[in-house]
Amino acid sequence: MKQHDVTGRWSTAWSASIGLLLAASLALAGVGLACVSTEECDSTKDDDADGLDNCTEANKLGTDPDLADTDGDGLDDGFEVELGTDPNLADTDGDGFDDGSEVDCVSSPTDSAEVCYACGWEHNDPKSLVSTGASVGDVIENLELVDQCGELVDLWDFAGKYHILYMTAAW
Ligand SMILES: [Ca+2]
Ligand SMILES: [Ca+2]
Ligand SMILES: [Ca+2]
Ligand SMILES: [Ca+2]
Repeated sequence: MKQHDVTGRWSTAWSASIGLLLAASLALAGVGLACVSTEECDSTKDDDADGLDNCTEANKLGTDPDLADTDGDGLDDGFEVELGTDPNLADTDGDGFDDGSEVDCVSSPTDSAEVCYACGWEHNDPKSLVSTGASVGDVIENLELVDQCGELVDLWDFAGKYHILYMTAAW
Protein backbone atom coordinates (compact mmCIF):
# COMPACT_ATOMS: atom_id res chain seq x y z
CA MET A 1 0.00 0.00 0.00
CA LYS A 2 2.85 2.32 0.85
CA GLN A 3 4.61 1.41 -2.43
CA HIS A 4 1.44 2.38 -4.35
CA ASP A 5 1.33 5.82 -2.69
CA VAL A 6 4.94 6.57 -3.64
CA THR A 7 4.30 5.60 -7.28
CA GLY A 8 1.21 7.79 -7.36
CA ARG A 9 3.11 10.84 -6.10
CA TRP A 10 5.85 10.31 -8.73
CA SER A 11 3.22 10.14 -11.48
CA THR A 12 1.64 13.36 -10.31
CA ALA A 13 5.00 15.11 -10.13
CA TRP A 14 5.96 13.97 -13.65
CA SER A 15 2.61 15.07 -15.07
CA ALA A 16 3.02 18.51 -13.53
CA SER A 17 6.55 18.83 -14.95
CA ILE A 18 5.47 17.81 -18.43
CA GLY A 19 2.59 20.29 -18.22
CA LEU A 20 4.99 23.11 -17.30
CA LEU A 21 7.36 22.15 -20.12
CA LEU A 22 4.51 22.16 -22.63
CA ALA A 23 3.34 25.56 -21.43
CA ALA A 24 6.88 26.93 -21.68
CA SER A 25 7.30 25.50 -25.21
CA LEU A 26 4.02 26.98 -26.39
CA ALA A 27 4.94 30.38 -24.92
CA LEU A 28 8.30 30.30 -26.75
CA ALA A 29 6.60 29.24 -30.01
CA GLY A 30 4.17 32.12 -29.61
CA VAL A 31 7.02 34.61 -29.14
CA GLY A 32 8.80 33.18 -32.22
CA LEU A 33 5.73 33.47 -34.44
CA ALA A 34 5.09 37.03 -33.27
CA CYS A 35 8.63 38.01 -34.29
CA VAL A 36 8.27 36.49 -37.76
CA SER A 37 4.92 38.19 -38.28
CA THR A 38 6.23 41.60 -37.28
CA GLU A 39 9.15 41.31 -39.73
CA GLU A 40 7.28 39.78 -42.67
CA CYS A 41 3.75 41.12 -42.39
CA ASP A 42 3.78 44.40 -44.27
CA SER A 43 0.79 44.78 -46.57
CA THR A 44 2.28 47.86 -48.21
CA LYS A 45 5.34 46.04 -49.56
CA ASP A 46 5.83 43.38 -52.22
CA ASP A 47 9.55 42.63 -51.82
CA ASP A 48 9.73 39.93 -54.51
CA ALA A 49 7.45 41.80 -56.96
CA ASP A 50 5.22 38.79 -57.62
CA GLY A 51 1.97 40.76 -57.23
CA LEU A 52 1.27 39.59 -53.64
CA ASP A 53 2.06 41.77 -50.63
CA ASN A 54 4.41 40.45 -47.92
CA CYS A 55 1.61 40.08 -45.37
CA THR A 56 -0.58 37.95 -47.63
CA GLU A 57 2.36 35.72 -48.50
CA ALA A 58 3.66 35.20 -44.96
CA ASN A 59 0.37 34.86 -43.10
CA LYS A 60 -2.27 33.67 -45.57
CA LEU A 61 -0.63 31.69 -48.36
CA GLY A 62 2.52 30.44 -46.64
CA THR A 63 4.60 31.43 -49.67
CA ASP A 64 8.05 33.03 -49.43
CA PRO A 65 7.74 36.87 -49.48
CA ASP A 66 11.34 37.10 -50.73
CA LEU A 67 10.98 34.60 -53.59
CA ALA A 68 8.67 35.31 -56.53
CA ASP A 69 8.37 31.63 -57.51
CA THR A 70 8.13 29.76 -54.19
CA ASP A 71 7.67 26.25 -55.60
CA GLY A 72 10.13 26.72 -58.48
CA ASP A 73 7.74 25.66 -61.26
CA GLY A 74 8.42 28.70 -63.44
CA LEU A 75 5.24 30.63 -62.48
CA ASP A 76 5.27 33.55 -60.03
CA ASP A 77 3.15 33.16 -56.88
CA GLY A 78 0.76 35.98 -57.84
CA PHE A 79 0.13 34.46 -61.28
CA GLU A 80 -0.56 31.07 -59.67
CA VAL A 81 -3.20 32.59 -57.38
CA GLU A 82 -4.90 34.13 -60.44
CA LEU A 83 -4.62 30.85 -62.34
CA GLY A 84 -6.01 28.76 -59.46
CA THR A 85 -2.90 26.61 -59.04
CA ASP A 86 -1.13 25.98 -55.72
CA PRO A 87 1.87 28.37 -55.39
CA ASN A 88 3.42 25.96 -52.87
CA LEU A 89 3.16 22.90 -55.11
CA ALA A 90 5.06 22.60 -58.41
CA ASP A 91 2.66 20.03 -59.90
CA THR A 92 -0.79 21.09 -58.68
CA ASP A 93 -2.80 18.31 -60.34
CA GLY A 94 -0.15 15.62 -59.74
CA ASP A 95 0.02 14.41 -63.36
CA GLY A 96 3.82 14.48 -63.58
CA PHE A 97 4.07 17.80 -65.47
CA ASP A 98 4.80 20.88 -63.36
CA ASP A 99 2.46 23.89 -63.61
CA GLY A 100 4.91 25.99 -65.66
CA SER A 101 5.38 23.25 -68.26
CA GLU A 102 1.62 22.81 -68.61
CA VAL A 103 1.07 26.54 -69.15
CA ASP A 104 3.86 26.55 -71.77
CA CYS A 105 2.40 23.63 -73.73
CA VAL A 106 -1.19 24.91 -73.34
CA SER A 107 -2.37 22.07 -71.11
CA SER A 108 -4.50 22.44 -67.98
CA PRO A 109 -2.41 22.55 -64.77
CA THR A 110 -5.53 21.80 -62.69
CA ASP A 111 -6.78 18.80 -64.69
CA SER A 112 -4.77 15.62 -64.18
CA ALA A 113 -6.43 14.01 -67.21
CA GLU A 114 -4.84 16.62 -69.50
CA VAL A 115 -1.05 16.56 -69.95
CA CYS A 116 1.44 18.00 -72.44
CA TYR A 117 1.38 16.22 -75.81
CA ALA A 118 4.69 14.56 -76.67
CA CYS A 119 4.64 16.28 -80.09
CA GLY A 120 3.98 19.67 -78.45
CA TRP A 121 0.43 20.21 -79.75
CA GLU A 122 -1.64 22.75 -77.88
CA HIS A 123 -4.85 21.64 -76.18
CA ASN A 124 -8.12 23.27 -77.15
CA ASP A 125 -11.10 23.88 -74.89
CA PRO A 126 -13.52 21.08 -75.86
CA LYS A 127 -16.42 23.06 -74.39
CA SER A 128 -16.17 25.44 -77.35
CA LEU A 129 -17.21 22.66 -79.72
CA VAL A 130 -20.59 20.96 -79.93
CA SER A 131 -21.32 18.08 -82.26
CA THR A 132 -24.13 18.91 -84.72
CA GLY A 133 -24.10 15.75 -86.84
CA ALA A 134 -22.16 13.96 -89.56
CA SER A 135 -23.35 15.66 -92.77
CA VAL A 136 -21.26 18.05 -94.86
CA GLY A 137 -20.87 21.30 -92.94
CA ASP A 138 -21.68 19.70 -89.58
CA VAL A 139 -19.31 19.43 -86.62
CA ILE A 140 -18.60 15.75 -85.99
CA GLU A 141 -17.97 14.14 -82.61
CA ASN A 142 -14.45 14.32 -81.24
CA LEU A 143 -12.15 11.62 -82.64
CA GLU A 144 -9.06 10.17 -81.01
CA LEU A 145 -6.14 9.71 -83.39
CA VAL A 146 -2.57 8.48 -83.02
CA ASP A 147 -0.01 11.12 -84.03
CA GLN A 148 3.54 10.70 -85.30
CA CYS A 149 4.79 10.64 -81.70
CA GLY A 150 2.71 7.53 -81.10
CA GLU A 151 0.36 9.29 -78.73
CA LEU A 152 -3.44 9.49 -78.69
CA VAL A 153 -4.61 13.02 -79.49
CA ASP A 154 -8.09 14.58 -79.52
CA LEU A 155 -9.04 15.85 -82.98
CA TRP A 156 -10.95 18.71 -81.33
CA ASP A 157 -7.66 20.08 -80.04
CA PHE A 158 -6.88 21.04 -83.66
CA ALA A 159 -10.04 23.02 -84.32
CA GLY A 160 -9.35 26.32 -86.10
CA LYS A 161 -5.85 25.29 -87.21
CA TYR A 162 -4.50 23.97 -90.48
CA HIS A 163 -2.93 20.52 -90.34
CA ILE A 164 -2.43 17.78 -92.87
CA LEU A 165 -4.16 14.67 -91.64
CA TYR A 166 -3.49 11.25 -93.07
CA MET A 167 -6.28 8.93 -92.05
CA THR A 168 -6.98 5.31 -92.80
CA ALA A 169 -9.89 3.21 -91.72
CA ALA A 170 -10.48 -0.51 -91.66
CA TRP A 171 -13.66 -2.53 -91.29
CA1 LIG B 1 5.34 39.24 -52.92
CA1 LIG C 1 5.40 28.87 -58.75
CA1 LIG D 1 0.51 19.05 -63.65
CA1 LIG E 1 -2.63 18.63 -66.21
